[in-house]
Amino acid sequence: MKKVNNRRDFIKTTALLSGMALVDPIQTFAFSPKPTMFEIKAVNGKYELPALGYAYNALEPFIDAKTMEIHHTKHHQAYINKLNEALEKEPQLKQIPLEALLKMIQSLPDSVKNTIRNHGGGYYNHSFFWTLLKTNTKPSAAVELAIQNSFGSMEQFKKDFEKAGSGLFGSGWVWVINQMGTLKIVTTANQDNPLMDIAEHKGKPVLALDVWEHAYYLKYQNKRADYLTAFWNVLNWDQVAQNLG
Ligand code: MN3
Repeated sequence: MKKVNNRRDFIKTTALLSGMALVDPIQTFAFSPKPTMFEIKAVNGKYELPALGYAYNALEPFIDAKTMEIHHTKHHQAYINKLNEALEKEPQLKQIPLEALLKMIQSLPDSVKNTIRNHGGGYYNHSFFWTLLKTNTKPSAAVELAIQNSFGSMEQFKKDFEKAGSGLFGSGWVWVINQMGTLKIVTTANQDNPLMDIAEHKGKPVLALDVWEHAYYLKYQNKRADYLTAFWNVLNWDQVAQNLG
């Protein structure tokens, strides 16, 4: 499958799409023409469940094996299935990397707009989230410095992050985004993310935490704050350093 990885190719591809309002793609993509983290593409027209790269019990006791298994094989898979169903309705969108689709939610055909927002978002967010989980890692000097510069101290950062997570009403995500070198904590509802053109706060995601109840309820029940505190034991700081770079 042809890679759509530069602006000219993207515009060419976009121009071929039928049924799409052609807003100025340069304008839409001006803030980030390059893939920001990893490029997720449909393989033979289908998105697939990515491997976790670790065992379901690897994050015990902080995130339990049963939660990880259900979260990965049921929830994540369900987002993928719905996304694939939507793309069958608009097959011309299959050649566009998922990240690019998320950056153009407003311009997507009405028949798939909400599904790509919710299920494409869900697919992307979980794929990103799994890479951020690992026990026994430490922030690099560069990460420490970026956090100090943006939040004053690591302690303050963790406090602010947990507060944002506790304060988010309903289902959603807590993010750290990179806005021109400054890190910022933001939240999104449901499966929205900061890459989306419809996001209130846009930026390159550096880290993310799923605060939907399905991410913690089996172990923590209604105690979201405990899950937020436990998160620091399983945050993969090596991946954070990579996302920051
Ligand atoms: Mn989830």
